[in-house]
Amino acid sequence: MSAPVHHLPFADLEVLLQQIFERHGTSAEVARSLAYNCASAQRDGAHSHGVFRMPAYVSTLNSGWVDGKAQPQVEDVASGYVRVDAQGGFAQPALAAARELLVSKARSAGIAVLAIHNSHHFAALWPDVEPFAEEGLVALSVVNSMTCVVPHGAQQPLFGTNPIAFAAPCAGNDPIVFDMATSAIAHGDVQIAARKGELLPEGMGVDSAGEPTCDPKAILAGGALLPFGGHKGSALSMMVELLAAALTGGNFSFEFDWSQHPGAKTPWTGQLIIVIDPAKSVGNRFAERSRELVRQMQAVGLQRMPGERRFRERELSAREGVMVTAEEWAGLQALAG
Ligand code: NDP
Ligand code: PYC
Repeated sequence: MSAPVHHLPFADLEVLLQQIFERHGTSAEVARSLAYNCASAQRDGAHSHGVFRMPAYVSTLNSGWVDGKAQPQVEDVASGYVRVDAQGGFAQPALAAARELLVSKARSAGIAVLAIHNSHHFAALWPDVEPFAEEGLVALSVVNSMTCVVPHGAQQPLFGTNPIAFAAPCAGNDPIVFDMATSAIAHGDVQIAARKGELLPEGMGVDSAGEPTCDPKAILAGGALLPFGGHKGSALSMMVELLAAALTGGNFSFEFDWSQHPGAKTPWTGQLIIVIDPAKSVGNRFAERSRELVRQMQAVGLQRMPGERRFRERELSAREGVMVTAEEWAGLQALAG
C-alpha cells in the first residue's frame, strides 16, 4: 500500500462515501447504511473491506446487478423469528429494517433469528454483530459469498469465503468480537496481495490446474482458495452455506449467474443472524463471566484478543483521523466525480 497521506475525520469520509453511493444509484437510506459500514471498516484498519471495496460497489451498481433502491420486506414469522426479503438489494439495509423487531424478540423470547434472503453482502461482518454486544446481547452471524473455495477433499471450487462473526459483551471492556472467513484467506486480501505484487503464505490456494500456489494472481486467474484448517474449516464453510442460504431461502454461493452483468462483484446470497439475551439464563452475570475468561486467557500469556487490533485502530483514527492512502483518495475523488 502506498504511503498514507490523508487523515480524515470519520464523518467526512462517511459523507464522501454516501455521495458516491447516491451518485451511482442508491437511495439516500441505502447510501447511509453502506457508507457507515465501509467507513467503519476503514477506520478500524479492516482494509480488505474498507474504501478498497468502493470501485467494485460502483461497478456493481452500474451493471444493474443489485437494486440500490430496494425496500426490504420484513416479515414477523414467529415469536423468535424474523424473515427479510432484501428485494435484490444490500443486506445491511435489510438488517437495519428488521433490527428493532429482532432485538425486541430476543429480549422477550431470549433468542431470535433473523433470516435475510435475496440480498447482497460485500462487506466485513463484524459491523453487523458488534452493536448487539454493545447492548448486552450475544450475536452470531454467517453470510455466504461466491464460489471460489474448494471443499476439503474435492477438486473444484464450490463454497464461498463464507465468514462467521460473533460478538459478546465483556464487563468494563470492549465487546469480544471475532470475524473470520472460513477460507484460508479472504478474497479481498488475495486481491490486495496481487495488486502489491506480494506472494501469499503456503496453503492458501491453488492455480487453475489445481496445483498449490502462493501466487495471488494465479488464484485470481482461474485458481481457487482452500478452506482454513482443512476438513474443519471446510465443515464450517458448509455450515455457512446451509444457514445463510438453505435456511434463509437465499442462493448458495454457486447458484447465481452474474455473467450478464459485467462489472458485478457482490454475491447475491443470504445471511443469518442469531441474537441471544444472556440475561435469560444468568441474569446480569454474563459480561462478568466474559471478563473472567479474558482475564484467564491473559494470565496464561495471551497477548492479543480477536478484535483488539481493530479497537486500537479505531482509537488511533479517533485521535488522528481515518487514514486513506493517496491512491485510495484519488480513486474516491474520481468516483465522486
Ligand atoms: P482475519 O484472519 O484477518 O481475522 C480473523 C479474526 O481473527 C479477527 O477477528 C481478528 O481480529 C482475529 N485475529 C487476527 N489475528 C489474530 C491474532 N494474532 N490473535 C488473535 N486474534 C487474531 O480475517 P479474515 O481475513 O478471515 O476476514 C477479513 C474480513 O473479510 C472479515 O471482516 C470478514 O467478514 C470479511 N469477509 C466478508 C465476506 C462476505 O461475503 N461479506 C466473505 C469473506 C470475508 P482483528 O479484527 O482485531 O484483527
Ligand atoms: O473478501 O472473501 C472476501 C469477500 C467476499 C465477498 C465480500 N468479501
